[in-house]
Amino acid sequence: MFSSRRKAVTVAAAACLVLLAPIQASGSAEPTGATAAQDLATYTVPNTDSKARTEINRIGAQVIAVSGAVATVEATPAQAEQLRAAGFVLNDETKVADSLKRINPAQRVPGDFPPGYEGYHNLDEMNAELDAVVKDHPDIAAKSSIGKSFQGRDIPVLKISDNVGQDEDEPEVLFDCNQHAREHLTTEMCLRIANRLTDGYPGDQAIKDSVDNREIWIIPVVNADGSSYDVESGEFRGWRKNRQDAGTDLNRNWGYKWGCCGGSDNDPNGETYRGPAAWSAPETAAMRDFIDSRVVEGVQQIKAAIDFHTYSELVLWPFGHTRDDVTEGMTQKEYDRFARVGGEMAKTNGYTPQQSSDLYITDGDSLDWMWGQHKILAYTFEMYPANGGGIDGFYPPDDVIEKETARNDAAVDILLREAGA
Ligand code: 3K0
Ligand code: CA
Ligand code: CA
Ligand code: ZN
Repeated sequence: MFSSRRKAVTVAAAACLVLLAPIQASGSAEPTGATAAQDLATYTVPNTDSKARTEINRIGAQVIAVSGAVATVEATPAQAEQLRAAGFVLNDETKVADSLKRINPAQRVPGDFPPGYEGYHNLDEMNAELDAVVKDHPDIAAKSSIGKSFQGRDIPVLKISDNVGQDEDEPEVLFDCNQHAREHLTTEMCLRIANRLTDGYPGDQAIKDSVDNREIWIIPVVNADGSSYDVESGEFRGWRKNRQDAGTDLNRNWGYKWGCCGGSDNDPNGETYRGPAAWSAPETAAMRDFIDSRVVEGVQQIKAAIDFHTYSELVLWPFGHTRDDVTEGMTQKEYDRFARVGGEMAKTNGYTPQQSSDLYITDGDSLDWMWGQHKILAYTFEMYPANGGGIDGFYPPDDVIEKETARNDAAVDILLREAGA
């Protein structure tokens, strides 16, 4: 059922692309937001700080990675012009289409990752992997769904705990991945957590302690439509958003101070489009409903969370909507705990720890809502690579999966511990 629907979507999307190609070539506005790879280029922009990067995003271009003061920016020709006019220096122009051409194979396998990427799980494979975890460990693993994507795909969640069928009074921890379609390495991160915590049980004492004393929720693909769209033609598209109309940036659609602070785009074609209203995306609404459902007798059971992204190798904590450490909803003591635990995790994986807004201002992201609304000790990890060159950074070959996901094992364990503090 699931796989036949997936095929139908693939065929429809392929037909759609063929029809749209001549329209794009003639330069007409393209309402589905699929113009992306056609005109976009990436640049490196030196000497930026959070304020400058927020300004770059405000112009409608998008900071896709940051290494020290050097930002990697994705922009249309018009946006590049505006950035130069605003005084930014744009170096290393690389057409996104050319980058993708380099990565994408001559021989495509529609519906799946290209050669060199077979180790990544597409949606069907991700579901099969979760099913296998449950089959092998039925006492400690259970799969369900938090709801449906815009196009009707399930968004599965795996629960791991002893007495998994019961809602026990144990601190709960959430790991979610792939809010952004092209950030496929994150899905592998969530699958690693699922496999490690179950295969290691009960032999590994630390894992046994975690599984026995926590209820762990893992959502490997929040953006089911987007991640599927990014690979279903057999070529990567560099897609970020969901697939609702021109696409909403799911990590700008959450309802805490949504759209407040110049940290998201009002333009439906923008890469950080926040949507017409908070929770307008079915995927974020499903996340909200799931997390809200973990309030038991007035107490949020989820105590800690990591939302995995790529790339730049960062550990980020709230808030994103302000550069202030201490503000409404964040005391100095709370901030210090974020910084302490964030720093501790970063020591284990070599990432750079910082407040979310040190990157650039974001509003409507998951971090701000998880903390602002529910006081969940919530982090965003930006995974490998530190510095990807451009759009390529989203597409590391599958031979890095093992190393770059294992790299976060210790940080995951720290968060599992801290959820009980
Ligand atoms: O909290 C944050 O600063 C989120 C960072 C995230 C974002 O949504 O902009 N960076 S990403 O889009 O390059 N994964
Ligand atoms: Ca339990
Ligand atoms: Ca519980
Ligand atoms: Zn992301």
